[in-house]
Amino acid sequence: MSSVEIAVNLAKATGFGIVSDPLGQNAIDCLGHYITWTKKDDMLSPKRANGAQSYSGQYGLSEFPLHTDFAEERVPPRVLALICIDPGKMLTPTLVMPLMELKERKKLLDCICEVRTRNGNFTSSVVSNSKGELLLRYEKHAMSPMGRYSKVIFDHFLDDIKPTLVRLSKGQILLIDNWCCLHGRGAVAEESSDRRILRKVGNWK
Ligand SMILES: O=C(O)CCC(=O)C(=O)O
Ligand SMILES: [Fe+2]
Repeated sequence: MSSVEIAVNLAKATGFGIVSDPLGQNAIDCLGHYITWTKKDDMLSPKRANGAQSYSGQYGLSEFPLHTDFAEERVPPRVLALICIDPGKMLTPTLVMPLMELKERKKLLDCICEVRTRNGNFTSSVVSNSKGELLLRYEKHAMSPMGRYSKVIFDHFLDDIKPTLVRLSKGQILLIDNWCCLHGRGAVAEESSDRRILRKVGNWK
C-alpha cells in the first residue's frame, strides 16, 4: 500500500491522516485517484491581524481556534489536503480533533445553530445528517447557538479536550476529513512568517 493510500484510509477511519513520505508532486497526483478537487487551491500564509473576516484577519500570528472549513456552506467540502510547501524556521503545529474523540459528541446533534452566510442564514446543528452520514460543522464566528440548551453545549463542548498536534515538515501532507474532524493552527513564531501551506479542497471519490 502506498503512503497516500494509507493516509486516505486513516483519514476515512479516524478523521485525519498524514502522507509522511510524499514523492513530491507525485503524491498530489496520487491523491487525485481518491479525491475530486472541487475548489481553487489556495496558499495559506501567516499574516498580521487586520480586522478582516478571515482567520488571519482576526487572529494574525496567534493560535487559530478549532473549526471546520467552509462551515457557512450548506454542504461543506468533505476533504482538506494541507500540503506543507515551506514549514518556516520553526515548525508550527496544526491541531486536529476528531469528532469520535469528543466526549460530548452525542449532544452536538441537538446543538442547533443559526449559520450566517452572505446569502442569508440557515439553521443547522453542529452535527447533522447528510445523506446518512454525520456532518460536523463548527465555526464560531459564523454560527450562533439557538436557545439556552444549545448555547451551553456550543460554549463548552471543547472544554478539556486534547487535540493532536501535527507539525508538518516540507512536502508532508495532512489529510483532514472536514465532516468529522476539527482543525486549527498553533501560534506562528515571528521567524516562521515564511510558512506556506497549500490547501486543496475536495470530496472523496
Ligand atoms: O495553517 C494551518 O495549519 C491551518 C490553517 C487553517 O485551518 C485555515 O486557514 O483555515
Ligand atoms: Fe481551516
